[in-house]
Amino acid sequence: MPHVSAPVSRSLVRTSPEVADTLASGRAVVALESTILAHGLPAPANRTAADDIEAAVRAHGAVPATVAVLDGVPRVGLSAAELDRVCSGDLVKLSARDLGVAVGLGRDGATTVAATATLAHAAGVALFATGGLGGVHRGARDTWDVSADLGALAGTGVFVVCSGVKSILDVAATLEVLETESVPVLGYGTDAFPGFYRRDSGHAVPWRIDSPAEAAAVWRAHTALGSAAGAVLAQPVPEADELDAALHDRLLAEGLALLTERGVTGKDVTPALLEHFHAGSEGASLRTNLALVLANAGLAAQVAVALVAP
Ligand code: PSU
Ligand code: MN
Repeated sequence: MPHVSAPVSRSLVRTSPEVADTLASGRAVVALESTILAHGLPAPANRTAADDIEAAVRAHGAVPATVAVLDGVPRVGLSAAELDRVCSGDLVKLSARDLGVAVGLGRDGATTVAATATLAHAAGVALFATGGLGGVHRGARDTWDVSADLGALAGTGVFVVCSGVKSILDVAATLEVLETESVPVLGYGTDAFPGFYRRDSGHAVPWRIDSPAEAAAVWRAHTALGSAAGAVLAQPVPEADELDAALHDRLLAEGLALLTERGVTGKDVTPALLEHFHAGSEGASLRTNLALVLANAGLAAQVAVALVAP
């Protein structure tokens, strides 16, 4: 399962002028994924979200680098017009295995956590913010549906700030795989692994940390000790934005039933479940989703700043 890749050729990845300058002068950059924009959030909220997430990174002193493949070129840092394209609704979802195909064929695509981690790392960006990680799906024993995000984190040195994983997944199995793959999981200000829409997935985190400085110290030591694996910094959604528990449980049961009914499989599973939550909660899940992504972008920026501090 580990996706231990040969280093991606840096010349293949195009960093925006601002991101390139920032990296060259040793200042803080935060990578952002684009699948969340193309397939995780409905239009037109996705386009506003793209700007708001980048602004949250800037508000904490770092430069945002949204990642996507456009015209067959992997890009780290997008212009406003490029963000328009990502949010247009036409981009396919690219996981790590799809990168070579999209580049080879000159296509466009939005990058998942796995693909974003690969490209961010190739560009020399360590911090990466998102909403939720992919993981082991319920019923994976039969379907073998385990997100490539986990294998990518096992073999790619990026520090991912997220709100855990959604309860659409088998959370316990996801945490087991992260343990097997030697990916450290840190709770930010919490002893509970967050469940995305809910602050507590019902599972504990092995480690708790309480400041960006601690996170930076852990990441420095993790890489200095020679680990090639990524790490997960899991921050719960702000209390005021948590999704109501009963609504959450109803949407989850309905969403899982819909998958079976419609025979949804493969890379369509995660977007179909997200879509059901947004459609079925009259905007409540969207508000939760936006709040947690903005908080994660801000925290990733603070950690990135702490990391480059002398
Ligand atoms: N989980 C979420 N929101 C998301 C995703 C996952 O709560 O938007 C997206 C991310 O881009 C993640 C991808 O990398 O789905 C995982 O897809 P799959 O399960 O097909 O690997
Ligand atoms: Mn899958």
